Amino acid sequence: MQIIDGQIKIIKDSRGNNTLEAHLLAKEGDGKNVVALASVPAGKSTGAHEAFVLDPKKAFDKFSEIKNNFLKINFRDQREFDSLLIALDGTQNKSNLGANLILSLSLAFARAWSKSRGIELYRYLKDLSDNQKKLFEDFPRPLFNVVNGGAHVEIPQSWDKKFGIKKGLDLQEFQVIPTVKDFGIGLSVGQEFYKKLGKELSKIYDKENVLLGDEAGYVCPFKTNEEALEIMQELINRHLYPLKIGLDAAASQFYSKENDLYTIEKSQMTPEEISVFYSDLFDRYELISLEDPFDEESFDDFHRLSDELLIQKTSNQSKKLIITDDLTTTNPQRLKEAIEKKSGNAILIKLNQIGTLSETIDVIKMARENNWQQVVSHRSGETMDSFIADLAAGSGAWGLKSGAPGKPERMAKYSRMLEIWKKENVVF
Ligand code: 2PG
Ligand code: MG
Repeated sequence: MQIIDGQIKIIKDSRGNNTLEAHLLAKEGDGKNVVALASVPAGKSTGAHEAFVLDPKKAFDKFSEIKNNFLKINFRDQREFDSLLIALDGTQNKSNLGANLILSLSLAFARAWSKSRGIELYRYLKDLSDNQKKLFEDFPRPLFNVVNGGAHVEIPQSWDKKFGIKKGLDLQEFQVIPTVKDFGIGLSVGQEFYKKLGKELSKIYDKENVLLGDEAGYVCPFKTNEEALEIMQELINRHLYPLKIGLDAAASQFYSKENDLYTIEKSQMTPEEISVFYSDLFDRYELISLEDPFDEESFDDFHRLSDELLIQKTSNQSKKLIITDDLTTTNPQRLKEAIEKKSGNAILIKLNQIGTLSETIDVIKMARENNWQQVVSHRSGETMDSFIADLAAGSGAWGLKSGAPGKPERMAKYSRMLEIWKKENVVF
């Protein structure tokens, strides 16, 4: 495939910050020209080992510097294009061109490739990732982040006087995860739960004190993390919803390196003490998954908790997941270390942590080969691009995490999943 022309645009993400959208005009053989677009998100609770993000305004100059290097070349596949971008950047963490600029081009290339061949993007990604499963056999489940905490919330100043609350919950994400196989039903259940939870919280805290965080989850004057969990679990039980609870602690955010302590609700805990706190949550709330329970360098603490929860030993069906995000940052060296040290059994996959589609696919394959589940994830600052839905479905991931079903940039991904689910389930 040849790229005939390309452009970079600055658009706004869901937080109103600038981000990049790549436009490519491409052509396969004697075929028709195709236009393909892709935009990239931005994180807030970012891991120290993530690839570099370039100021979007500087991306224009960088793009004009490199553009002629890829025009009119006959690319044989995705990897050839991505490798050229990596070579043009020439740094370890993409600090020259920026992972955001590189990724927008890499994803637009993938769209152009599938479009010019008249195949669905997820089908192309299935091939690229060597996924041998039937697509609807074990379709990714959605992880709905219905209560927001950590770096993703801003608390009104008035809450200090009114409730004695200065900051949001320590744990970053309180998710519900459908246990049903049918994606359409799972999505409906998640949406209904989200609405009911909103009503319940309005009853408890008053409507004016029910706000939304960056990922569309609720923000209320909760006094403790457990208070939020209690309300969620009670609602699940009352309506017998087929939902389990998952958490993203994003623990680097409340960890202090100086004294190796975690601060949760004013009490300081050692890694051993916070492990007990987590094990207790697993028992009391039937958690199915826990992401980033420790700091981003604490491979051994991740291992100890995984060991205590017997996650490597239980059968696939009833498996609990310890998911690594900031620990592994979708980086093959970090994942290798985590696998060797048995630091969990699932990895969060974020394209912009590493910066190209090909490298992301390599990490997905490494995880799969080592029996680690994959959860494909959005970022807290998102665009309307739904590429990650195609990636989750195509690569056969365990789950797709895209916030609460409450804002258009989050719903774009879930809606695309539903579309894929339906396409794959037609009977003739
Ligand atoms: C996370 C992500 C997405 P951010 O920690 O998993 O939910 O947050 O994009 O801010 O890094
Ligand atoms: Mg995370």
